[in-house]
Amino acid sequence: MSKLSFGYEALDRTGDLNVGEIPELPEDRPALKKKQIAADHPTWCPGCGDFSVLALYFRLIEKRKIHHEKITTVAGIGCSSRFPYFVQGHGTHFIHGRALPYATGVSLCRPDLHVFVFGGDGDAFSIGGNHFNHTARKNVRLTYVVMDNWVYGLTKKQTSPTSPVGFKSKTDMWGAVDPPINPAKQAIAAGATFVARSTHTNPKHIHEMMDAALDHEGFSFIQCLSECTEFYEGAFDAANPRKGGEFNLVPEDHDVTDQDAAIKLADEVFPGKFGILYKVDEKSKNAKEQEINAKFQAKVEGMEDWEILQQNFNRMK
Ligand SMILES: Cc1ncc(C[n+]2csc(CCOP(=O)(O)OP(=O)(O)O)c2C)c(N)n1
Ligand code: SF4
Ligand SMILES: [Mg+2]
Repeated sequence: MSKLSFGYEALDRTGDLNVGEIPELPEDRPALKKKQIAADHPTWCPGCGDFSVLALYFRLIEKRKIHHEKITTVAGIGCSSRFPYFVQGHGTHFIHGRALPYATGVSLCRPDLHVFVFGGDGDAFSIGGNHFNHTARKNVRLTYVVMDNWVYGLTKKQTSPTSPVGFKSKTDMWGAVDPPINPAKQAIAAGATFVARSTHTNPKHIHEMMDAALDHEGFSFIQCLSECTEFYEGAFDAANPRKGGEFNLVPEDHDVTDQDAAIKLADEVFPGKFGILYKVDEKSKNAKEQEINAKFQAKVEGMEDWEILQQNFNRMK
């Protein structure tokens, strides 16, 4: 029998699970190669922007030497949310709009992992809009990459919360009338501590953003424009220099800790600026809960689990 320990004191109480011997895995193993991480052939349409994001996730895993047992990929429902199927590692294709609360649980109980969550604009800002705001506010340590294609792709062209006014879809035959949300601005206002914008046509840039997000001790959000070639072709041409558009980086003199300046930058007319708009260091929910757990663990040191339970029951009498 071996002891399960993830370097997190609160979990030592699971120590006597009969899980068999867990071999010690050397930290200096060679980095995984793409063919060891790529699972099923992605079922996206040819030219879909989501391919780029997946390819850059593979590159991140390789470059940062994230080994199989540490890969954690969570998603909701949508074309973009199929992501975990295509990654050879631990992951969950969860309920539509509910990826963040699920990922929060994983992040809080496994501090040795960095949880990556992928999803679409409908998943993130419609049905999941509530969770988006609260996960940002709580500053849960995880990275959320939203592949924003300004449409519901999987369900074949409905208006999404980021569709621009005038967009014709199955739910707005005469053109959308509701003003879209601005995901980056919303994330900053909700309390996210890392907010970036990228686009599927610039692989180097996506990699830089994910790389920086991985090091962030809190909630990191990347809005990544990702074209739906099937239902919204050309949506992001204005941000693509190969299509006559402009890809402009966040100015070097922008103070990423200045919330007002970040909101102003996020609010620029499309295509605006790409890069890290906002980044501040604030204690994550994970760190705060670890402090509480450590205090409690110190109080009950030496006690059996049933004694702790009994103590709690006695308190309720
Ligand atoms: C509770 C629930 N409501 C609605 C649906 C139908 N549904 C599946 S995906 C989706 C929206 C997908 O759009 P988005 O999140 O933007 O992802 P994309 O396909 O564009 O990548 C909807 C409405 C569902 N699966 N579950
Ligand atoms: S429908 Fe759109 S979002 Fe879905 S796979 Fe096809 S191109 Fe990508
Ligand atoms: Mg979408």
